[in-house]
Amino acid sequence: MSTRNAEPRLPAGSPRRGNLRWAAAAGLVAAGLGVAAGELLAAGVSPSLSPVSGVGSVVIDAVPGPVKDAAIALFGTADKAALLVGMGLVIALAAVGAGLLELRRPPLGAAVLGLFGAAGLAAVLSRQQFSILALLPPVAAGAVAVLVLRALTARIRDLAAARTPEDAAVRRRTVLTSVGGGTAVALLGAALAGIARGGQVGVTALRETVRLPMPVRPAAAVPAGAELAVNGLAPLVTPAADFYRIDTALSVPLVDPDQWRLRITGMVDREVELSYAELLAQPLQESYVTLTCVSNEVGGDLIGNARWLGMPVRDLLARAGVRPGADMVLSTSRDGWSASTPLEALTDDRDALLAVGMNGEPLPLEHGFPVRMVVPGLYGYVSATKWVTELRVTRFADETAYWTDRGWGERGPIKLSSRIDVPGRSPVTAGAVTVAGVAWAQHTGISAVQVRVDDGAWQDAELAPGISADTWRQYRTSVDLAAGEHRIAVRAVDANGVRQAEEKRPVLPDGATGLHTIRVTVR
Ligand SMILES: Nc1nc2c(c(=O)[nH]1)N[C@H]1C(S)=C(S)[C@@H](COP(=O)(O)O)O[C@H]1N2
Ligand SMILES: [Mo]
Repeated sequence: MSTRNAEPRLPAGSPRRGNLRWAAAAGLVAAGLGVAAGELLAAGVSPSLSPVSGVGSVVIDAVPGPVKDAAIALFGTADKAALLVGMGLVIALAAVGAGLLELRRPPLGAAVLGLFGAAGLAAVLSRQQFSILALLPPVAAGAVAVLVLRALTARIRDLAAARTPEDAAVRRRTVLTSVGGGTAVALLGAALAGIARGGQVGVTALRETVRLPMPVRPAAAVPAGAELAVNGLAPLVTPAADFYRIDTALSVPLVDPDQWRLRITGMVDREVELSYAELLAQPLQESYVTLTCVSNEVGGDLIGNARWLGMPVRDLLARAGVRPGADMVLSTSRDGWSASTPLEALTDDRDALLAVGMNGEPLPLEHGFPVRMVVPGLYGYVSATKWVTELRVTRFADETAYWTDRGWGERGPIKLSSRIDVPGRSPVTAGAVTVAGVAWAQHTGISAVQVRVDDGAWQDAELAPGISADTWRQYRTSVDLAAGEHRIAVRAVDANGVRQAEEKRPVLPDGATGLHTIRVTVR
């Protein structure tokens, strides 16, 4: 039987079309196996930096601030998941292209996958957590992808060379089992990598063994009445699980507390190095501090209040001996992120902390385990470095930090602001309606909160006692509302008598201003 005679008996339409489909699948399987191999290997040899997390971090650092803000606004804390899905789609598209290209113009398709491996390598090389071992996963990922694609494509090409229908069937079965088997292995590998992503499991276990010492100076007691019993009002102390999370880390940096060291460097009389055990052995103190993100829109929820346990940063700086002329401390995290904090905010009486505990527990991994900074009165981007590893005493004139390099203000004092939590979105019944929320002016304090309905007069709300000037305060009042649509606005006055700015300003470059105003439907 001649080849020509055999051809029409090949099932399922044109073999060429079928081959293209196989080639696309081969590309996907090759890329999938490559990614799975890279992530799996990374879980073993380089848990804090894998090819995927490296590329993702480069993307995060590269996108302009406004795009980043839009992504946070759009996806909230799912912004990282959205990025991963996006990366997956890009890789899948390129993989399909590589499969088709490899069938038609070998070895161009393999070269495309090789380039992806090289991109992973470049990304890993550019990261602060870079280590020699971190080079292996992207190399392995690229190599696996290239070899698998070459092997699968060779089999797909073999399809065309079948001389008899029986031969064609055997060859098709070979392609089917290789592609199917490859898919299964890729899925299994991805699942295992996910599980072993598992340095995380290890550090979680280490975190559970930590026993925090009692504070030498406990936090000020929460005054009676500070927590108003209003449904829907943010709790006075935010549980860690509900605390907002903002950082540029695609995968949470995994820091073994026994390996952790903090170095105090720069304009100091002597460099100081501190281990976690040494830090826990210092006299620690506890205080409530309300943390706020500069990206918090008026009325937003990128704010939370917690009880932090730690060592005053000023004690450490004193030990190192700050040289004259310094005016800034550049704190750097394990993943290379940095913040520039005015030296004064770390040495004055505000009790800036090198924190190890949050609400009585060791810091959660995503909030900076094992050690982070907490500085009352300053936005997080200039002060709240998580997974902190170095404090360099320096000068604003000499060095800049992650977000200040990207157009955000050099100093980041938190702006006086307030938020309405209640009523929420659902319609309310006409009559007396409770309005409640929170107001903050960290390190200055709040003296009054006022509420206004439509264009009426401002009326004082009941202001609950505060824990300290560094924490937010709850307020509540009751307004009379007739059926229809109404606007309710809130404004706060700080302890110096300064009234909250009404002018609407965006979060960039140093925090939003304007009054939180809600619309209520009354029935
Ligand atoms: N290492 C590191 N620390 C960081 C950041 C970061 O991106 N990386 N973001 C900062 C910002 S912008 C804020 S608002 C706070 C948020 O702290 P939280 O996630 O514990 O709420 O962390 C700060 N510390
Ligand atoms: Mo932030």
